[in-house]
Amino acid sequence: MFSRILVANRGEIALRVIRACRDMGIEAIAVFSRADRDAAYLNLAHDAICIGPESPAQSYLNAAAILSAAELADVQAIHPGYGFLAENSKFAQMCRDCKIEFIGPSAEAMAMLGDKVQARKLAKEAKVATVPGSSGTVETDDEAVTIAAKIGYPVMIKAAAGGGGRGMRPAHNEATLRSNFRHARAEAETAFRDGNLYIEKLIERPRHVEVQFLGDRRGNIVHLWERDCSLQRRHQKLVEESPSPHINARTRAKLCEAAVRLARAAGYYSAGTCEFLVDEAGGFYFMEVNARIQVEHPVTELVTGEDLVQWQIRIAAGEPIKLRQDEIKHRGAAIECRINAESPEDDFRPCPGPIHQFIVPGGPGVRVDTHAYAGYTVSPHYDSLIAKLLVHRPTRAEAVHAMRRALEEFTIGPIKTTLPIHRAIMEQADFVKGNVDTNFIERTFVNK
Ligand code: MV4
Repeated sequence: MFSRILVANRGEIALRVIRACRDMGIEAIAVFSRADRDAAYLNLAHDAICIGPESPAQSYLNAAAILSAAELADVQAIHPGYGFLAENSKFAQMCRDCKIEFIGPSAEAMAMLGDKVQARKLAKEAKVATVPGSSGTVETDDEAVTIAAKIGYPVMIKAAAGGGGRGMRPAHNEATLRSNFRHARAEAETAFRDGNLYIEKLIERPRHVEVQFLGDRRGNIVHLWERDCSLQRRHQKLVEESPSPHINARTRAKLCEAAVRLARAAGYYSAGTCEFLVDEAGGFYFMEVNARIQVEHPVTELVTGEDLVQWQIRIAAGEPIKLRQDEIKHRGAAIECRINAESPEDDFRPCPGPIHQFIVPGGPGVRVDTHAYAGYTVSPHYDSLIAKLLVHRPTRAEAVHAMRRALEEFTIGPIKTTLPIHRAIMEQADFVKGNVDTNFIERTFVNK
């Protein structure tokens, strides 16, 4: 096992990884930008190294600065957290070249899954259902029109280098397909320096259900059930839960088995997530693989009792997954609310600034993952997540009740947060019934 790990991230996930290291008797070395120099979690690390100024490009995205810190601290491994360098296959390769373990999947698996056209091909080979559409990249708008005529309108134009909803455009007829195709190509070239596009049939009012899996370096793969992340706004998740309230036991088993087949076909190791869209008839389709630990991973930790970050570290150190699939139980219901420093009544405008009041909820079945505290200042340079509030109860109804109580207790001021919209969501009849699709937020809260 490693004796020293560099944590190449900030905020709540840096703290989450530092905690896993402390639980495992591993020294955690933190890195920080000048904007984060006063962050209290740095005191929980064995040591902390400044890697640059405020801007992410010069600090948390600066591979050379992070690898220099890793060499200086003489670590055996780097945990990238999520975002920043977490899904950068070149960074994983640079770690390998420096003889430092990257705590995540192989550079090869990451590069392949990062190309959504290749991932789609892999899914088909693994007999995982994909949305009807192009077999590879689509070169011209004429070709796009031919494919759309075959699968039928409406369609969705997607960027091969996209993901997480970036670079997507719907088209409901030939004219908009032609113009959106050209726009999408230009956009993808600018955003990703890769203009490759593909086409799928548009799935209307989909639900987002994802399956957590773990693979080790000996080819063992297990799943840890699903999370429902349908409650999003502009591709930012607000609420996640497990089990999914939408799917029956049969669909659930098929979804989880499909994720394992795909991970196996990719030669995947470490923690990963296979994302599916579920349509109104209960059909499901592969979307993409997230080759990292995700923000919402604690939902799965609560229902399975497994520590996913510790598993990532053990797997990177070469340990096998000793769990058999039938030993991974799903207990009760868990819900997570992402508390962001944003103003929901002002189009979710980011609201950085000093926190003076920070009263954290607790009690049975409540977990709060946060790096914030009274006296902490939310920086304008990074994402606005300040806390993840989770509850775990025997049933979904009890979990909703526990979340209402916890949200009432949670007091953050004077900065604006998403706490009020979470309180409103927990009172919404459709949410309480588990009747939520990806348009719920716009339909229920925007322009009302
Ligand atoms: C789609 C879709 C409809 N049809 N693909 C957004 C995230 C990315 N992983 C896939 N996404 C979508 N892909 C087809 N063929 C609709 C979405 C989508 C969405 C998916 C999940 C959760 C929220 C969403 C919000 C808007 C669009």
